Amino acid sequence: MTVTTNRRRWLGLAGAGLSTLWLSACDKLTADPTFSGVLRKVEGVTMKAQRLVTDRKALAKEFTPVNISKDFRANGTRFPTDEEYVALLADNFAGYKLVVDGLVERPLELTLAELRQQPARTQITRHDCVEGWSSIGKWTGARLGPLLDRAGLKPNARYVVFHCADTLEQTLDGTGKYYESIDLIDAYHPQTILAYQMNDATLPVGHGAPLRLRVERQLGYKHAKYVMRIEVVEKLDAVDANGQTVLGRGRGGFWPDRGYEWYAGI
Ligand SMILES: Nc1nc2c(c(=O)[nH]1)N[C@H]1C(S)=C(S)[C@@H](COP(=O)(O)O)O[C@H]1N2
Ligand SMILES: [Mo]
Repeated sequence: MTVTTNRRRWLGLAGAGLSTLWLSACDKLTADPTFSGVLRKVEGVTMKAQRLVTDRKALAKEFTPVNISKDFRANGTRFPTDEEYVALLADNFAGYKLVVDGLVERPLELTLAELRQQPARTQITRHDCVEGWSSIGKWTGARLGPLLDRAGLKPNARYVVFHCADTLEQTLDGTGKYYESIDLIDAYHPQTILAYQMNDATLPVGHGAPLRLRVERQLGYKHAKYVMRIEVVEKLDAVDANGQTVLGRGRGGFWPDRGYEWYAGI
């Protein structure tokens, strides 16, 4: 719903540009040989805006079982040593519950069994890491869109934040904990899933057990592993009463906080 509203706003803006130009050009128009050229240019801009939105809804390429990498690389954290995670793993994640909260009507706490009851999707996709390597894997998981609908987004919901179990960098202020975020266009993209299976087996620890994000239209670092909590927010750079950023360093993700693009589209 908000996705559509956003798109309308976008296209509305592009449309406003067109009609303003139309009006100001109005008096000298028809005879002016360049007019149709200008119009063509503006139409081009509108089409670009349209393409920007529709492209983001397009599916990432999917592969066949023969393409699956024999040795899918594991990167970043491969084994979280954070106390809470170690305890959950010791019990084979029997005590794990995914928290869904923030700007939702009905906050959720879902066990892995409950997550497996959610509308699911399986896809064979290529994972592209910013460091220059790629691997192809098969992922099965709960689609994020229906999960968010189950929780019910509040009207001011804009971003979905993934809080992870692992600390990738030891810092004094706690901003070394891994997290990531996406907007609602990607959240409702059909290939955006919370994967609990990789290559038809239970998701291994190295690849983010028990639950990791697959957001196939973006680079590897957006694919949060060890997801513990999903928080829906309005802003990524919110600050508390002391002027401290609430989410990491306020750029929407562990790597974006360290200079990488927040939107890492591929
Ligand atoms: N929680 C968490 N998620 C993470 C990372 C990490 O260190 N911690 N690394 C990111 C990076 S840079 C990549 S390329 C992928 C690697 O996923 P893989 O280990 O399944 O290959 O996870 C991403 N998600
Ligand atoms: Mo990466």
